[in-house]
Amino acid sequence: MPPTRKPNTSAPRTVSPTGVGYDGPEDGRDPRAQAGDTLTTPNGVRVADTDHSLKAGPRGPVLLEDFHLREKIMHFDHERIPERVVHARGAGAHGVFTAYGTASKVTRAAVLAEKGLQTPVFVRFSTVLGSRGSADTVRDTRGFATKFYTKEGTWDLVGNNMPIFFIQDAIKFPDIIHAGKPHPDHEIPQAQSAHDTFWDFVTLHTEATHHTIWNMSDRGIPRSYRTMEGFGVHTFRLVNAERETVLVKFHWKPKLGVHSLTWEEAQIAGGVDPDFHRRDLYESIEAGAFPEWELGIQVFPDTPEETFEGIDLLDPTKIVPEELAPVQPIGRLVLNANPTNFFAETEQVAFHTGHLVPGIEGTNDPLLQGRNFSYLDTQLSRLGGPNFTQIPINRPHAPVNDNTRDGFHQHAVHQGQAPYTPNSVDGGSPFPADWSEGGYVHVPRVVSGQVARTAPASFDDHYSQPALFYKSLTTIEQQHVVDAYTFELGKCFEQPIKERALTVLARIHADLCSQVAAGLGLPVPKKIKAEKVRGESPALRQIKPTPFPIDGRIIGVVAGPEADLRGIAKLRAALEAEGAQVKVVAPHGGQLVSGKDVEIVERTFATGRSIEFDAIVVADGAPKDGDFRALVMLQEAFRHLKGIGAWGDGVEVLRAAGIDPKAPGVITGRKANAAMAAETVAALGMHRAWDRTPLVRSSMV
Ligand code: HDE
Repeated sequence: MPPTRKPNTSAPRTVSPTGVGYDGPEDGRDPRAQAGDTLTTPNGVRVADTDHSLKAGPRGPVLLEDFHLREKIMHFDHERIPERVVHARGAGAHGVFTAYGTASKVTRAAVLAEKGLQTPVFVRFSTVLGSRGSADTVRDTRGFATKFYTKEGTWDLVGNNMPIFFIQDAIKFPDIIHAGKPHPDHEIPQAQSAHDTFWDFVTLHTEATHHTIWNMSDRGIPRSYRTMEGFGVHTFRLVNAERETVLVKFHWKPKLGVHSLTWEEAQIAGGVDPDFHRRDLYESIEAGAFPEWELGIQVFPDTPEETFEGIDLLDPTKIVPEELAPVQPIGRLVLNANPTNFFAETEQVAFHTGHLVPGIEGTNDPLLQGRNFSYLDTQLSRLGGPNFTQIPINRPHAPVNDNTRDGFHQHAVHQGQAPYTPNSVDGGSPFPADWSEGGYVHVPRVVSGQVARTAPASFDDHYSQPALFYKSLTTIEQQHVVDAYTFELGKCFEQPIKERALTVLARIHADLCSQVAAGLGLPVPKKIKAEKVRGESPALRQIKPTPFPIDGRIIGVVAGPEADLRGIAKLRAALEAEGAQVKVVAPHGGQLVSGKDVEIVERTFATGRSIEFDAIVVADGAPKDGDFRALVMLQEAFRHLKGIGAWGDGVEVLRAAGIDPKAPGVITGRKANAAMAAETVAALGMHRAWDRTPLVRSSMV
């Protein structure tokens, strides 16, 4: 008898509220975890009293026979799992990726190639160095990891918000992370790079220079996860239906543009609202301002040298400037649903660079190759065993029939007797699939070389691209880089480390070095010439001449019992029509009422702070009593170059805060009308009133 196929023992699908490929209960609840309204034990026994232990008399000892007490406490004792060794702090969201079909010539992966195909995704954003409870707005790289639940299996694109990495070989990862984490003796500082061990390492190990200057730029303090670019960092190989290959770099481009906090905002948020980015992601999705990115690829011929215009594509400390290889859009990502449960989804999601689907392959980038080992390995201690792909958030949406069996936390009840291939006992099932049946077939490649601990000579160039980066920034962004190095190195204790850092900066740009040296009170190192850079890459700039959409931006309106509520309503209608949100800030909570007009107070002078608003407008009739909290809010927003406005006698409040109503980016009018709303929208579209910079800096010195 020829063997016949038996039905697949597929794992159930991920509980994903995005709608695409979703077949779970409407409310996203697993019926086995939460059914009915009665409190039960984990075994489903109804509980009569969960507030008192079983005792021998009201003052007596607790009895061992209290199974409910023991189960309740035992489970609580084990609620925590190890946090991620890096990227411990993060926030996630569900969404949908829609392929444009433009990648069909270069890959056979349906997720990228099939025009209009919608694939459910889960994205987790993170900081790198901080622990789970640390602050969101520290200066650090951000993770941008995407799990695509494709019909051909799960594909993870585990990227960052910076296109390069500190090291060229995975074997250095423990070194850079040990150097970047808090000092081992006193665990100071938390979540940030302003300390000796970090600067010791990156100045001794100068391949880190490129990533370090990105961290010192505004990219290290994003305004929001929604306003970050994402990068696959490594070069990947795409394979099309004809088995032809190209090399690619992946880019996520945010619809809202790339925007950052000011350093002072980041510091204030660290104390006032450590959940700043997590809250922004959650609230914008709840408000229907769905975060959106376009996925693009830079495409390079797959030549034996694996270089493009002289740039080594296997070197993860190098970019290929977009001016040399444009980013070609291939699809759109929309995040449209928040997780139902943080632990179940955001904490337990497990990404892996080796989660690839047919049509997408890795390359010999030595950093990527090491990651291919690490991501599987780390889940064993983090998620407690090899069956983590059965956890709901990690379950593939493609059928699974994999011959792995048993192990900790095995949830599948496998059928059959022959979990091996080939077999005749289970009729031969499961059967391997060849190329034409969608099997993952590695494209044959010739590999040869001498076994040695070595790297290509091109990996020795550590300065040309940091120099290109600095040169390409706008003057304002360059100033922020100077400020960041001056602050971070200024927090170092060891003088030789600061001096060594200046020798690195001297190779990047003479002005950068001399300004930081002046800030540190140290001499400029002698006889070190900066790298010569040809041309610039304007694509590296964040500050662009054209405005961006303002979805999800928040405008605070300072008001009070006498305020012009009708004007507030008008402004709200106009701004909400553009996708922004208006929040009224008043001396007290509750409501403001004037005749039939009512405004809900969302922030008081006690609970509000400037950092949560992208612009602040003072209403006509707002209190003129000089409440310092309102004045500080306006002063901070002014210093952070935010849109500031006032109508009617609200202008007096601006003056009381020391703000010149004629200063750049200050919008005033007699009434809250369409013109004022339009000016506010225009100001928000540019993110900040950059031309106010000289005024603000001169008053800071
Ligand atoms: Fe990771 N990285 N990484 N990394 N990484 C982890 O995996 C590692 C690197 C990145 O939200 C860990 O599940 C090594 C580059 C993100 O769950 C671990 C090396 C890039 C996340 C690990 C790197 C990343 C991680 C920790 C050097 C950008 C968070 C927990 C070869 C392209 C994923 C975990 C999430 C997480 C190892 C370098 C991105 C230990 C060995 C380069 C976004 O496996």
